[in-house]
Amino acid sequence: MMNFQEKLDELQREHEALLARPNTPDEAYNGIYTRYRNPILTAAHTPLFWRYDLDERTNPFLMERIGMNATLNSGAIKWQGRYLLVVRVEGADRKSFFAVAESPNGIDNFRFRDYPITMPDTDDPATNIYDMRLTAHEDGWIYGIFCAERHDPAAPQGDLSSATATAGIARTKDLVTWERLPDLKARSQQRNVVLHPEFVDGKYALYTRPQDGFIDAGSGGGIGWALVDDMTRAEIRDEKIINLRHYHTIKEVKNGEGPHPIRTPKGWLHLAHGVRGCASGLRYVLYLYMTALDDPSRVIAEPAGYFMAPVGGEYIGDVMNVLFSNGWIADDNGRVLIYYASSDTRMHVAESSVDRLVDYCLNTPADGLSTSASVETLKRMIDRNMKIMKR
Ligand code: BGC
Ligand code: BMA
Repeated sequence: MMNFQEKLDELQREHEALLARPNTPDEAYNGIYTRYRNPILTAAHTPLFWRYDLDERTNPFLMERIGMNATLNSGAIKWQGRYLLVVRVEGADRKSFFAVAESPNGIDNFRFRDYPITMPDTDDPATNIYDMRLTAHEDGWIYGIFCAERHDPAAPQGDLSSATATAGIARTKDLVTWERLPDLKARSQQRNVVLHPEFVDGKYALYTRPQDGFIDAGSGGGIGWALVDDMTRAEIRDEKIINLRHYHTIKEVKNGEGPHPIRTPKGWLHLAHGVRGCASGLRYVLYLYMTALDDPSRVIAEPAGYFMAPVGGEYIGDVMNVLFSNGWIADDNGRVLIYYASSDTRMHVAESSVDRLVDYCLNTPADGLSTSASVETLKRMIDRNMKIMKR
């Protein structure tokens, strides 16, 4: 048997090897993006000193005292030349919290800072907070908007599952100290709220996702858009739906904005998630769309179907059949790193470029919303290719 110190040394060696492991691009080709092979963050990446009491007197068995369950849905930002994620870390106790992990290159060597983020509460403390979207706004602040979840005060006695989802808002100048602002005031529940990086008509612009209940989007319609005068007392008065859900599509049941859109010469590039139901539950996939530069609420292109869906081991985890993204980073040279979580369990990265993603949006056929329309679209492609192949 190894003694306490020997076992600890071994744990530290294994942990360091995991963190330092180089990531390599996957060979699968589609011309649109490249996945990297290794997850960039898992529960095992969290520091050993979060999980183990390192004092032999109080922890003679060198036990994990505080279990970490998952690292998922992370906000992303390039900050002082480094790639920084605000990770949703979920403990074994099912509470999610935010923690910053940084990498020098955006694809491997992600390391958590020593302490998680201390997010101040509002007067009505939430039970759980998760899924932060980061926006470096032109007003000079970095905003984090996230879901604040509370037990539904109107739930019948004994119902310990009904909950309410509200958009929590905080801002920072240094990604260390956060100022909590009042939660977003809205008529409906809100889970996927994202701040647009620029003022629109002198106002702050929010992508919203009105929903009837905690899980059901119901009459919510899709991704919404609302202008707000002041982020220190943000309230949605008028909300219009800009990206609709449709019957028999990948976003039939729900959809929601991912990270804030990227400005490109041809329009705003958006990453979102779409949800449909199936016998095994809900299936979450990622899709892209574009809106006009002069009006970020006007859709100008939307390819049919999903952009990314789970593959291989990504299917497996706490909540199966889920890809979710609330973070991406566009480098100055046009490279885009897409940070996504699989099955509410671990974080991954895929790489593309602004040019490729814009080409994908503008030239992938749109959804004709029926089998006949899809077959006609397919035949047009085959016709054109037949001519080329006969040349
Ligand atoms: C979970 C989220 C999930 C939501 C709706 C919350 O309790 O923490 O991950 O998106 O429920 O299912
Ligand atoms: C929710 C999202 C995510 C999660 C997904 C799948 O609605 O907001 O937190 O990844 O469901 O469980």
